[in-house]
Amino acid sequence: MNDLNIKQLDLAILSDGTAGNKIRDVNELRKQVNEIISTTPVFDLHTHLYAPEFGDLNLFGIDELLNYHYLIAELFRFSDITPEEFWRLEKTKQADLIWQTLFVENTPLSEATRGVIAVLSTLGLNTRAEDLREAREFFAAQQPKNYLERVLDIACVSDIVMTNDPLDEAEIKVWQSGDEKIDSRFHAALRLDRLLNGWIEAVPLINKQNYTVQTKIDEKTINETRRFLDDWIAQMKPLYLGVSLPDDFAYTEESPRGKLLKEAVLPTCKEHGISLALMIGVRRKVNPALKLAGDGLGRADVSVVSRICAENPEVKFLVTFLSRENQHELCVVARKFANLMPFGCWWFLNNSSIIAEITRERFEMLGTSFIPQHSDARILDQLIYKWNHSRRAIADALFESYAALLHDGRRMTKQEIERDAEKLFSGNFRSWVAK
Ligand code: FIX
Ligand code: ZN
Repeated sequence: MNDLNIKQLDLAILSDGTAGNKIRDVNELRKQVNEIISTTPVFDLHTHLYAPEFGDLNLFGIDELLNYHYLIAELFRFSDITPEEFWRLEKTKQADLIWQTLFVENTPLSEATRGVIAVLSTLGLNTRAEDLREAREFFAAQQPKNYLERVLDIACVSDIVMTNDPLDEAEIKVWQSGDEKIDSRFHAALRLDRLLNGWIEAVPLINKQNYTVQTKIDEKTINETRRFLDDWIAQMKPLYLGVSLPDDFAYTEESPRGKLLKEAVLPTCKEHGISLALMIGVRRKVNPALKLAGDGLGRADVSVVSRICAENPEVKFLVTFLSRENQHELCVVARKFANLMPFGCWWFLNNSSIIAEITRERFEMLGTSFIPQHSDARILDQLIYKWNHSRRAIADALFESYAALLHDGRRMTKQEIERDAEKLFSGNFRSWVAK
């Protein structure tokens, strides 16, 4: 075990009193942490999954798994096909090519390729298959509702937060049909990207829903935008409002986004007592030919978050940064502002080594007062590997923190580990959104 001296650990055990069912040694500690972390149910606070009632928006199965934009980006590192040629192929042909290139001709070492292997292996499918026949047959035979139960059970996920765009035609239809009650394990998050990051294109879409807004943001436009948000909050009952932001996002800023954020979004959050999730650091379309796979990242200015938290003490912020370089500063800001909850290891940070590093840093600076991870799953089956990989990295970081505590003279009890795991995987989020 890292740099800790086992003899010193024994001394720490002796000076820690005798009462209670305290864990005796590091081996027992490791076992307990592994067991508890792998079986604590998760409230997954940011995904791109949908409740069954959203029909075709639900993605699962081998063709979807292989057409994940993380894997599409990796394909072009190994294949000579051009993006234009790739996009002209049918989805099944795209999946065939990705399988052949990344899994047959090369070793699937990356996080995203290992993820597919983990899913196949968990489901009892051949991870060395020469083609996708067996996998396709397996997924074609799944009854979607039963398969959903099976995946949630394997991944030990109790609740899922969707990403809901109030300007998306397909989603609007489902929300407004009111036919079916949405599966109560799925919760909404009202996504503001189109409204805040693309106001000119958003205006006609908002007008279409009978709100009188215009490109020049005057008082009427602000009032109507607030009415639009109020109505969607009533319809979706979201757990939070959320937006992804570029690395050069500033607060305050002279832009439609700056004005809308300050005059419409933040007052709405305050009035409804609803959190705002800020996902900062994405550079969209760094390589536009790759479509969704062409987004990148940049290091952002964390002082933006200090300012927004200081100026809006009655609003609660869930915050994640995409750049590894911003993580330490985020922890420091979180120590200063109780209305800030750091969450997740987002996207390019959702790799085992980086999750382990960031989670250790967060334990050291914030104790258990943060939310270590969200899956960002776009395809149902991904819950299986994303949570499995994250749980392993989080268990390593937690074990090391407890071992350091033991070294300093205090042993953990099983109940305390369970309490911590519950907070990290669901309790902190539930209390943040009062759920
Ligand atoms: O903005 C976001 O919510 C991002 O997570 C996604 O848009 C991104 O494409 C993704 O899938 C990351 O995991
Ligand atoms: Zn996302």
